[in-house]
Amino acid sequence: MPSIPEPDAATVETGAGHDFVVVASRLPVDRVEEPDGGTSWRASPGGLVTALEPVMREAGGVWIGWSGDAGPEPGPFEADGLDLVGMGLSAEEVQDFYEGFCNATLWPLYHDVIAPPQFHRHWWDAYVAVNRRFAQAAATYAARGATVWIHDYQLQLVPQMLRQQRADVRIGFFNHIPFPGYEIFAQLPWRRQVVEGLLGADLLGFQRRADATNFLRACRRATGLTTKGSTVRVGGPAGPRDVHAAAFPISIDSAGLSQIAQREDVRKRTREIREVLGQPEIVLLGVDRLDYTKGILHRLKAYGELLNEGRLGPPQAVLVQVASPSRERVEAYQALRDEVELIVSRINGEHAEVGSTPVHYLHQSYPREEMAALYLAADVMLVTPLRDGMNLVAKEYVACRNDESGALVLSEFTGAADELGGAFLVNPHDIEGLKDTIVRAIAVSPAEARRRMRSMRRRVREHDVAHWAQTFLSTLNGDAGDAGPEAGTLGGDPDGGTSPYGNTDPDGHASTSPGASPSPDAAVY
Ligand code: GDG
Repeated sequence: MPSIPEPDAATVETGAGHDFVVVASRLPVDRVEEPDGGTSWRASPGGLVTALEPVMREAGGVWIGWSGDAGPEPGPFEADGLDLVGMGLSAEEVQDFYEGFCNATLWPLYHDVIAPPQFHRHWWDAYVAVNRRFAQAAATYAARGATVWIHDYQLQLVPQMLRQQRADVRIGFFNHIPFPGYEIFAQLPWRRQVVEGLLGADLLGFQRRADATNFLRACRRATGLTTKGSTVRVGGPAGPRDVHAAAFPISIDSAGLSQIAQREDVRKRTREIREVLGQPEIVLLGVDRLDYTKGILHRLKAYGELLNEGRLGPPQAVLVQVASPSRERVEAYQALRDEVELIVSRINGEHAEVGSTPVHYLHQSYPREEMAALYLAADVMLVTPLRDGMNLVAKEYVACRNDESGALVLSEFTGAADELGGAFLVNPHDIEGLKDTIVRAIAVSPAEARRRMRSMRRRVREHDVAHWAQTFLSTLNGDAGDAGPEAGTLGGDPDGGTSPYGNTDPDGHASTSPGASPSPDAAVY
């Protein structure tokens, strides 16, 4: 049985088209129904959009993605100066592909099985079908020799599917979430197909070096291919081909956000926020999508215990927790919301007094300016995910702190922890350690806070989203020179040195000759 069903016989017209194509599960806009029955499009929040929008505007090109609603395909249109192609998902595909395979299989599996992943063959079938449509669209809109940049775990089969139709295009893929260790990845019944799907790319980008390393090991274990340093050699109709896997840590539009944080209206809003909070000495802040990977419960538990022990409390300190609504139809997210709201009301019930509330819980989405005002209002930012590919919130906080004040408490299980040496690093599972670290961050001297913040600001300023995109694209197009992945970010296997072609995998799995493709995994449909 082929690992991924062959494409439809229909060949795709090439020729006219875009030289640069972004393929992502979501469009950078949401459809809004107007009162008069018409439709308009509004910029949508989210990590990927936040990261790519400035790059798209600068580079031009077309963005292919899903509008976010069940229904027919919107097709090509223009919004806010961007060329977009809206893909359609049926109501059944929203359930099986998006809520099912993407958010209830891959998301928990790739985040260290914090929640148990569910494996359903009909979800996989939907994943294959939707990936095939995205690949078809990319093949349609890419000009001859175009650069196609595919994003994230929802579209891991697109690189191979696209290559089968369009051998002329350069294909890059960036994984925004972690790539798990093989012991976890191996649970996936379709592990070989996923690895083979990704290997259709020329360049695979990951957030951390460890993610690239995990992927390279998955190549050896799931497909029997051999790796050398950060390179996998794959066979193909046109002869062997090298695929590179490396770390390209994503970032933010640092200068843009820093400017927003300097605006008088934003600073005024910051003063208002602190005032309505009762002018506490310390404002602690959490900003997350309401997702079980973000460690919101661990954070609340630590904060609640600090209040119980009298080490913190209103009116001296308050916690503002923004938990933006996310994946509300997926069961695990509904359960998380119930748990978070229970613990917030317990803490407030036990510790609030009239006019003074220890947790301000906001289950809402806000405009970017309000987010900047919140970041400015926060003396201590709490970013405590149990696992996170990067975490842009940590970088956004740093970018907003133009006066170099403030402290960042940051989970070591985020990609950002590799870069932000000035943060107070924590293991969020260690509640005692988390409590002590929060107290340390609150008590930090202004001089030490400034020293820490200055180093983090330098990093975020110099390594912004434009740098990320430029580095990835120039590496993809082979003109990176010295601007390739940073030293130490290539994905060679640290515990085996490199694994030269034909050698044995450090964990005992015999590698095979280049291009050979034994099938250690039986395909399961
Ligand atoms: C994935 C990976 C990786 C949140 N609420 C509001 C709002 N946001 C914005 C934040 C930030 C973004 O959403 C969230 O980004 P994160 O990086 O924290 O997390 P994910 O959404 O899980 O993103 C992650 C990222 O992709 C990029 O590669 O870092 O690891 O999981 O920008 O500010 N923005 C506005 N209102 C809100 O209410 N305007």
